[in-house]
Amino acid sequence: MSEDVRLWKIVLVGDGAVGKTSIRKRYLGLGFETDYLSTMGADFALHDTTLKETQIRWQIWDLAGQPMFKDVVQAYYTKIFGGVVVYDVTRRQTFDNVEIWLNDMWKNSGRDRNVPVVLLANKVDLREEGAETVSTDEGKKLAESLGIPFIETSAKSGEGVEAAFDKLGKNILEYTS
Ligand code: G3D
Ligand code: MG
Repeated sequence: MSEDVRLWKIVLVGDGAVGKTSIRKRYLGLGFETDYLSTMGADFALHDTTLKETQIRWQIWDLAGQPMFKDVVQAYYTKIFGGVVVYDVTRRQTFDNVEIWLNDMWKNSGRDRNVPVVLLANKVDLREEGAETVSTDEGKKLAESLGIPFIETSAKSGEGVEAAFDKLGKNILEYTS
């Protein structure tokens, strides 16, 4: 890496078991991981990539499901460049909580809506027709109303995962250059 590398801290948010850790791991591939703050419910991993000829070092923070101490909340959201909000298409409650996570992130980042985010509908490999699953249309509509990009993912198959980080990265680049 040259010296002209951008370090971007981003956070993964969403209810427990929606697939945050799985998505992070899927994206990282063989990238290395740390266990910083893991005892307090959060940790991050680093991943290097290149976007539009710009070298990016993602610092991807991932939160455990349990409620956090206030100190951890602050450490988690401070100085973020972007966020990934995840819900599980097989559990409607996780979809209903998206806005709570988003607002929490925006509020605690100190930059309100000036933080680029993407909305991920995860576990699409498990989607079946039925009242319990959240449809593509519903996800799109919510994302539209929030003014953020929408991407369907499967941490299991890998579908959409790279695209999600690419999209977020491009939006951050636009924001910061
Ligand atoms: P979290 O970090 O948001 O709490 P995890 O969620 O990444 O720990 O995932 C919770 C469970 O959902 C895990 O199963 C994981 O394997 C599964 N999972 C995550 N993403 C997907 C996906 O896209 N498709 C499918 N089919 N499963 C997924 P376990 O059984 O290990 O608890
Ligand atoms: Mg997790």
